[in-house]
Amino acid sequence: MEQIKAEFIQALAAATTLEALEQVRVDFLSRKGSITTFSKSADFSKMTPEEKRGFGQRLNELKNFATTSLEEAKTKLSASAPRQRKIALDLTAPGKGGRVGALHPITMAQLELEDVFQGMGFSVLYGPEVESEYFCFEALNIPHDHPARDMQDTFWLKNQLILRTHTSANQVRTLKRFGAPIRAIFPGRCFRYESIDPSHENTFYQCEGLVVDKDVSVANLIAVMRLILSQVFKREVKVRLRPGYFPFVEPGFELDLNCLLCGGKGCSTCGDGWIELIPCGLIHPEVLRHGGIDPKEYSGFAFGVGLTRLAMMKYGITDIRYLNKGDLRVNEQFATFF
Ligand code: FA5
Repeated sequence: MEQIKAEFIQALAAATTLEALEQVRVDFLSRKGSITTFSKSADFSKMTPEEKRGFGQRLNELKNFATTSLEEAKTKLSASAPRQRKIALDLTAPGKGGRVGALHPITMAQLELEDVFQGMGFSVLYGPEVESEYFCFEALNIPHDHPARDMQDTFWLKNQLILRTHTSANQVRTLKRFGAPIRAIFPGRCFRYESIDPSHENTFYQCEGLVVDKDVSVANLIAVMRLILSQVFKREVKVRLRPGYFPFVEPGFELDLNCLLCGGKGCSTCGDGWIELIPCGLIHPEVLRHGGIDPKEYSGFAFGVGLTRLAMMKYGITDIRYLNKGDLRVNEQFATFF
């Protein structure tokens, strides 16, 4: 019996988990455990009544000792388990640190443009991305069968509305709502069914501008374009103005920027050294009429800054596809610019 007790004490000392304690209980106290087996193996026929009593007493003492010791060990382990978990949470360990967010380069360019234009007394307005065919095309002098529709292939929704192909869709909306005189810009996202390359995306941003007042001329338009470019790029940039055709302006121009990525030598982004950046012109009288403005009394100019391309030029981004990727490694690089 002393031998079994010694073995039990040794097994108990080695058990450091609740599972191990349960195993000790099974090994010693269960029906097939060594204490029970030992008690069954005793030959009572050869014992005197006194010896039987002594054996039974010592056996009970051993069982009680084993049961109590196991209970105590279990209580101790259960009490220390939560403490162990607490130790695993080390409040002094250095934190993992959150990632600091940053504005997208297009947003930065947009906010900067808004700032410059607001400084010149322009209102900043936003129009819907899902547009009617009327505001996107017809009100801009592009009827259903006009060849200019081919220049801007779009996405049609099932309800006959479209995803706007240009922010010019806001021109007549705004004239109808606010009348003249007006000075406003409308930055926003546009969509075209387009082949994608380093300077063309199917989803991109423009910033439309509209000025309607008395005696507005091309000279005013050019002065505003010059001012914007100098404020946005904060250095001399080379531009060229050439005739451009848009049914909603007359005369119409293309204002191209000498590519800032290659210095005008020609690269995969610009092709020939120039990048189409701000088409513009004097608002066509028919568009003014659609907006409820009398073209004999008022004139105006409009322009459509290619905002995504402006961001590319400003921040040295060589491929437009980086901008819609949502790749934080790209976006994070511009966090300090703003
Ligand atoms: C227009 O969208 C006219 N609404 C601009 C306008 C406004 C003309 C007011 C006259 C008066 P265009 O299709 O060229 O024009 O686009 C204008 C600018 O948006 C381009 O110069 C270019 O910088 C940018 N752009 C056009 N298509 C894409 C494209 N797929 N991906 C990225 N930028 C584009």
